[in-house]
Amino acid sequence: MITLYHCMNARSFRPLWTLEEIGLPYQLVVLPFPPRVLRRDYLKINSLGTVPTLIDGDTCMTESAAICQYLAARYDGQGLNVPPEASEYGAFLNFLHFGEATLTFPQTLVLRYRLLEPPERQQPQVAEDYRRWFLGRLRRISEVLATQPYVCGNRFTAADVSVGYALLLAEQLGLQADFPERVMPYWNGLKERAGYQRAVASQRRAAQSQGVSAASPIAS
Ligand SMILES: N[C@@H](CCC(=O)N[C@@H](CS)C(=O)NCC(=O)O)C(=O)O
Repeated sequence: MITLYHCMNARSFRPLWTLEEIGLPYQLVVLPFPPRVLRRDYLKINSLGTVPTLIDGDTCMTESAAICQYLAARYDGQGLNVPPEASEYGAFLNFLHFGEATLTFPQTLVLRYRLLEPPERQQPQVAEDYRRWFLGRLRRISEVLATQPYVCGNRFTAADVSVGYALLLAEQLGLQADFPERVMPYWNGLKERAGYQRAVASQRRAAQSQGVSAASPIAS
C-alpha cells in the first residue's frame, strides 16, 4: 500500500488530492509542521524533513509535482495523465512544473518573511515583492484560461492539481483578492471537485485520529 507523509495543507496536499482523484488506496501519516523540528524521527524517512514523502514499494519520492506525475502515469491511464504522444504533452509537463517552480516558490518567501520568522527577522519588503511576483506570474494561467477550462485543454489533469495547490496556498496567505481575471472561477471549480473535497476530509480525519492539530499551520 502507498504511504504518504503529509502536513495539513502543505505541498503534500498535491499527492493526497491526486490519490483521491485516482481512487487509489493509501495510508496517510499526518505530521505536525515543521516535522524537521517536531518529529525528529521523520528525518530517518526523509533527511530533509520536508513533506511530501511518498513510499510505494521500493520507490521513495519527495517532490510533490513529480509524485503527481508518477501517480498519474503509473496508475491512471488516460485519466489525470497526458501521454508523451498527445499534443498537450508539453503543456502538461509545463504546467505541472509551473505550479511548483513558478507559482509556489515565490509564495514561500511571502510565508516565511511575513508569517513564519520571528518579528525581528521578518522582511515586509521581501514579502511584498514576492507577493507581486507571484500575482504577476499568475497572468500566464489567466491567459490560458481565456480559451480553455483547464491548463492542458478541455479536461482536468495532474497539472491542474499542481497549479490548484498553488492557489490553495495563495488563498491561505490571503492573496486571492488580487488574482487576475478567470483565476478565481477556475479555482472555485477545482474546489468543487469530489476528489478535492475527499482530500480535504481525508487530511482532517487522519489528523484527528493521529492526534495532530487539524488547523492549517500556514493560514494567515
Ligand atoms: N519542492 C518540494 C518542496 C517541499 C517542501 O519544502 N515542503 C514544505 C511544506 S509545503 C516543508 O516540508 N517545509 C518544512 C521544512 O522546510 O522544514 C515539493 O514540491 O514537494
